Amino acid sequence: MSRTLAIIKPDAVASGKAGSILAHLEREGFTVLALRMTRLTREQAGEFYGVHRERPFYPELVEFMTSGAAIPIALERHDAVARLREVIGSTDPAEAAEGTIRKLYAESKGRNAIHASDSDENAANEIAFFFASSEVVANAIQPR
Ligand code: 3AN
Repeated sequence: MSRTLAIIKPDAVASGKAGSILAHLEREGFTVLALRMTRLTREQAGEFYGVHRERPFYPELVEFMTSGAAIPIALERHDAVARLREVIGSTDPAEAAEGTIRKLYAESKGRNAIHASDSDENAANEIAFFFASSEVVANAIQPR
């Protein structure tokens, strides 16, 4: 089992797609370890996307991610990072494969419904960004 972080972004929360996206993730075999609804501050969004600080879309990205409530979710699954990247689809929904979350629910490259960690190392950092380790571990699947 491994872990990854998803964020249901403000566009999808505002348009009432959060429940459908969560159901999609569960159908794909992900287990929710931790979840909350929160509105990111500019400082949090800036830090979370710090790697993109020099990119032209950075101000727009921070603006969008602070525009409304978002839902960070710590997820567990076999091969979680790679499988979640497949399930969400390409950054630009116009290029995303049929049946992917971004194809189904995203509006545009900027307002693209969901975030997913891109490596195991970033997944660990991003889960720790939103959740105390006690919150995540408490919900992990116990061997029967
Ligand atoms: P992904 O989310 O697919 O890993 P990244 O890491 O390249 O994509 O970009 C991070 C976020 O920045 C994207 N989810 C998207 O919201 C935003 N973004 C990326 N490229 C653009 C762009 N050309 N215009 C606006 N926003 C963008």
